[in-house]
Amino acid sequence: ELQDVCVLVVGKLHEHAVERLKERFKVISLPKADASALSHEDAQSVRAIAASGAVDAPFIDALPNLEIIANFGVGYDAVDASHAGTKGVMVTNTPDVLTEEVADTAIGLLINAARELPKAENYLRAGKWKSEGAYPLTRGSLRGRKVGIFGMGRIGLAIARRVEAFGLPISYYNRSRVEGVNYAYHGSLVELAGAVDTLISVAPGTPQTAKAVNAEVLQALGSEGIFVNIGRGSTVDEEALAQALKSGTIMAAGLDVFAHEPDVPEALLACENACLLPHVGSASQHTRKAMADLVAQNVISWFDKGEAVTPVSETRHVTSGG
Ligand code: 8YV
Repeated sequence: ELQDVCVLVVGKLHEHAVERLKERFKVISLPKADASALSHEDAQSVRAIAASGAVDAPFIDALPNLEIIANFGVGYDAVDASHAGTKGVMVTNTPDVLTEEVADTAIGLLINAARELPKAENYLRAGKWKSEGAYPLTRGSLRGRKVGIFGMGRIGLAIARRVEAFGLPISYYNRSRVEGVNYAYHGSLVELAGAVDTLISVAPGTPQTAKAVNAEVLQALGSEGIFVNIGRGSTVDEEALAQALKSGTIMAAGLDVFAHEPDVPEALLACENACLLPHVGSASQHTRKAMADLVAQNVISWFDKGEAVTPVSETRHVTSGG
């Protein structure tokens, strides 16, 4: 009977997730959530979406029998989860399975930004070690830094554990104080930035966090400042960041995410004091396979048991058949 359930794959979903879904369901796919690309019959038959790409309100409205949207990724800003919630559609994401991988990447970016490791490697490969001698001493160092974390969720905590092992003090800003967390809490982002010289953003992309890291925050971070972003590019005023890097308002940045991926602003590309990565935070074979399993498991569990494994907060109230 489950073979009759139709699952729509949106975007370029991990092959392992597609395979697992195909074992149980009828699977159709679309490169983008565009209702005009679906036949009336298909639109009627879709009961689940496995998404690696945006799913907006009009698309949800175009699928009258949709029950669940399983998002590939912990961040689900590309899925209109509040709209789904009001329509009784479950939305799930992929927390936990990528936490340690993304925290590892954040530390890598931090060290690269402070100690210029990618630039030092380029120096060696360009033959300059031989021709010009030792790579110049880096102005940046982790020694003596104070680290502020913007967004103290699972990944923020995993980064904090790593930073603790480096012997650096930690404080944080979050939309509210996190229970059971003893790091110093600051009531605003600009206050946190003023109290530290190293800011790591792990914040989700929401209307409340849009361009939260702005000129004022970067000014408060100061001339020794390092900014690392592993959350969402939309949380940063990229123009202000490029300007701050160029003018020396802050010292360096390490960025894995951008506001309009895969477009990276020319102004950031021009900054030698920025270490830029193409959104690889969770991108190991190990972790992406675990994420793929969790996407498939959410859909399977929904139709087997009427329960999702990892529902997002906006749809926690949604029940199957209700
Ligand atoms: C993406 C991510 O999901 O989990 C997240 O929120 O940003 C990544 O793991 C990944 O790039 C696939 O789109």
